[in-house]
Amino acid sequence: MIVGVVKEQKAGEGRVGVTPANVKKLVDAGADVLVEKDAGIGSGFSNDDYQKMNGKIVSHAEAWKADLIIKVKEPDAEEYQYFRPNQIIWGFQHLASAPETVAQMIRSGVTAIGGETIVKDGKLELLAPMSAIAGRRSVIMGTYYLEAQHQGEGILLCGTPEVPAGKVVILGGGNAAVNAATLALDMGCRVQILEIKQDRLDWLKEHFAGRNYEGIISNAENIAKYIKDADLFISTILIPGARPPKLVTESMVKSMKPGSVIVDVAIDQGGTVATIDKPTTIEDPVFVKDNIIHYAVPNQPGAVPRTATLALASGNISYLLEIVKNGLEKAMKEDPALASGINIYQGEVTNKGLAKSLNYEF
Ligand code: PYR
Repeated sequence: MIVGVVKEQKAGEGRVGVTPANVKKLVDAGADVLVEKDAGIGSGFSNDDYQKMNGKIVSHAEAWKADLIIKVKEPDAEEYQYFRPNQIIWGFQHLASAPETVAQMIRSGVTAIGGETIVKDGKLELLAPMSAIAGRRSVIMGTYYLEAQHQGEGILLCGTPEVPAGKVVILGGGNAAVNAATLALDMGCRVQILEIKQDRLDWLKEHFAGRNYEGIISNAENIAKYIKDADLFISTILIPGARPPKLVTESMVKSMKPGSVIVDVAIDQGGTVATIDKPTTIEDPVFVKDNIIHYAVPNQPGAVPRTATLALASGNISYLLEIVKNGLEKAMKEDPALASGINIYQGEVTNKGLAKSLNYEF
């Protein structure tokens, strides 16, 4: 099998899907590995590092000729021209918010595997390390944008020995939320998590016992009530494969304190905040609306590529090796976790959430 490791096109995205060490594993498993020139530079891996592991450095177009394309994020519009039948495209795809990409994938008969829908032992195995980074970084970005020179409230979120720390309100109680809450609590903040499932609230209560934490059942009334006092509001809602509803209305946003900050971690799949209609970028990450700073970067881990590439490469390699060794058809029959990552199979939508979000037959 020919494997192509392509350089990410998204502004500011420094991650790469395969490290030099993993190129060696793929080559040892029988693959020919083509690495686009400079694909690893943002993560600290030189072309030479890949060559030493028997990766062949090629152009962008050459890398896209491979049977298995390994990316970090969904393909860019410029890359549609390279799609061809039975090609496998691996990455965090978030296709529910990319209808044109889906149309092009169907038209060309490609197979798209989305790391974000891979479920192993009930957990989103490949998403988890990325949501841990995004959750933690949301608190860091919130801290930064709350400063006065960014039109923020002018507060130091972590407070001082004399002045209390700020309040962080988090919508959704999954992995990103736990990571955001942990850092915010360590910084001395008051943290409130709005979560829809009572059993998860019970788990969170136990997990954060003894800390400055409160869990609240999530509904429209409670979101409206708690968002008002937030200095930093972080939305983390993710529905695997699908677009989430806009749970945070414009009037809720308008009720927030001027200069407070909203971070939508799950904007890559459409997000939950009515005042954010499209993602921002790592290079140009915020906009101000209704006096509130909106941070809507869809690929936060891409801003810390040295950490994030190592984290994602430790998770994706076992699946990539299964595909290289057995071929996709056999590999997905033998491994239900790999099968759960298939969003489009040879041009047909196979993920229920995606089909529902974009009105495709399932
Ligand atoms: C990201 O890390 O950018 C994802 O989409 C999960």
